[in-house]
Amino acid sequence: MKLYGTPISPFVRKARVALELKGLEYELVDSIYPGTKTLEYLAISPLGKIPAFEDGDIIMCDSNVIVEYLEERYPAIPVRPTNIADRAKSRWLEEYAGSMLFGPCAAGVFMERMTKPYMKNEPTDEGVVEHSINNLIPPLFDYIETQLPADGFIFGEMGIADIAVATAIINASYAGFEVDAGHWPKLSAHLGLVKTNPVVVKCMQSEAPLIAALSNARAAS
Ligand SMILES: N[C@@H](CCC(=O)N[C@@H](CS)C(=O)NCC(=O)O)C(=O)O
Repeated sequence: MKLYGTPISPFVRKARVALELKGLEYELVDSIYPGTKTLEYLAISPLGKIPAFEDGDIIMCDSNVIVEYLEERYPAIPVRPTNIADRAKSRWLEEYAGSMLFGPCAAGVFMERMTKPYMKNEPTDEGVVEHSINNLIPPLFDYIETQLPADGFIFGEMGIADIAVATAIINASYAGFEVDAGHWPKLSAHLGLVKTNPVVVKCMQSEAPLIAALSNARAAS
């Protein structure tokens, strides 16, 4: 199996955590980003986005599609709860987090502060960052706070909903952002818990060299 994309992408991290939780062997092909608009890669991922995934002859893209495929093809260790109602809630949280948190947390904070100076050699626009932190993120976190348990993982043990909620916030935290535990105590505790999961620790450790390079570029800009 091959997973295409840089490990610091929130969506690649989510797909990767699914593979790791399931105990599946895969190769991470991380040289593809930012060169995702080549004809070769567009044949795998028509929108030129990461992640994409190959399992033998089967090729697909989009972290949600990849997770669905893995759940169906490799059900021995599921990453969603067994209860049907909980599985629906898991899918909703995955959808909400994937479509709502990427913009303000990953693009508005992480990319603005970290990848823009490194990849585009342009300075950060702190106005964009402040707008994300002060205006865009709070209502999203307010909602997620209502969906989280008082403690522990969302459905008792670490699953795909947990990393879906946490993954874009992990990117923002690389750029100095912290979840205000006073405002969102459950979200803050949940993020801390997800970051201690061994699979997430392994993924984040492999992200560290690239994050260090981005941090150095940011300091130099
Ligand atoms: N819905 C997609 C979103 C993937 C996505 O937006 N990936 C970003 C990187 S984190 C990307 O490839 N951006 C490049 C582009 O949009 O051209 C998924 O869940 O995989």
